[in-house]
Amino acid sequence: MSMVTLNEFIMERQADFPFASGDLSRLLADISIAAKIINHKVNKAGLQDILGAESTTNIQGETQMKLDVFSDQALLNAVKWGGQVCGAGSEENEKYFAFDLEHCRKAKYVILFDPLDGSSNIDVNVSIGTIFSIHRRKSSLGDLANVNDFLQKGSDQVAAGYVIYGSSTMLVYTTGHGVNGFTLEPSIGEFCLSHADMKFPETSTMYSINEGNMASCSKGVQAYVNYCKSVDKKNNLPYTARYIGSLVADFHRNLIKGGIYIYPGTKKNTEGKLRLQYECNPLAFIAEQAGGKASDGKNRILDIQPKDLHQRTPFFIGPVKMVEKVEEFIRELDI
Ligand code: P6P
Repeated sequence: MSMVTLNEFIMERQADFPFASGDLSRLLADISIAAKIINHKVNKAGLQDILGAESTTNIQGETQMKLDVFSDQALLNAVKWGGQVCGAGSEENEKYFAFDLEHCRKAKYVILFDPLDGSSNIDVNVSIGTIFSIHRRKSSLGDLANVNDFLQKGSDQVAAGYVIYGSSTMLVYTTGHGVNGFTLEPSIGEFCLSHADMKFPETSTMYSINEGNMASCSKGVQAYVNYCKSVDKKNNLPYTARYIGSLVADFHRNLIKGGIYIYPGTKKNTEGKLRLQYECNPLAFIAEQAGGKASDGKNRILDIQPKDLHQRTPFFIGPVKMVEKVEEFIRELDI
């Protein structure tokens, strides 16, 4: 198979859309540049004074790791000076950014991202990731971005993706025409197509949930976890339990090997922990494009109307049959 770089792939696919202006292609290229910059830092984190936490906390009240802040800045700079977005919303910043630059005011997209998800794992060298979601702006060209640009349903995304900084660095994205994965070739500094047309496998093999929270989960979720552990060779049970505690790493493994990821609501946090706009929506878009499903236990994630930039949602994502099974337990037991 001849090597196809991300930029070549984007250009080839852009040709499929005769009216495409190339703006989305350029935005995806800007994101890939930020990913390379973040990757360079993440790979050397142990050698530079960039490990450990800043003295600051983010809007979520979470201690910001130095790499969080660095990654946030890398993405903001790449998209602001790339000129393809009028604004950006990030997990690390309470308010969205409306870029008051002439070329940004004329841009037609907005981006939302979690610059470095799973960052609590940085100091122990566990895979972490960047997650991004791209929408067309609702505000008028020439104006500043406004709040409505950042509160659109996931079903209105034009593109979504993630970067996983692991044993290799990969960028996986969709524009609504399938899911494709690119592996960074460090010797040439290019993302190269390595996983074309990614789909969840037919056979489901694993479940990912923090079982330490079981006592505070609903009866439906508890029943589903017990189902995953039950023995039923005909239904390929028991599943294997795998939980890294880094959403991008858990999702990426499940996409390739066939598994469900669950972060449910608990007694303490009824809406769960994960954020709708820049974690759940982009991964839900990818999951559906890969033949899977994503819900909050009852409703399709992509149909949820956001009310707040940082709102959370319970999250069930994976192969259709696995998500439908846990929804069945929730329907029957969580009345
Ligand atoms: P817990 C990381 O902070 C994160 O947002 C996801 O990447 C990860 O899946 C989840 O939280 C882990 O949360 O409560 O199991 O440690």
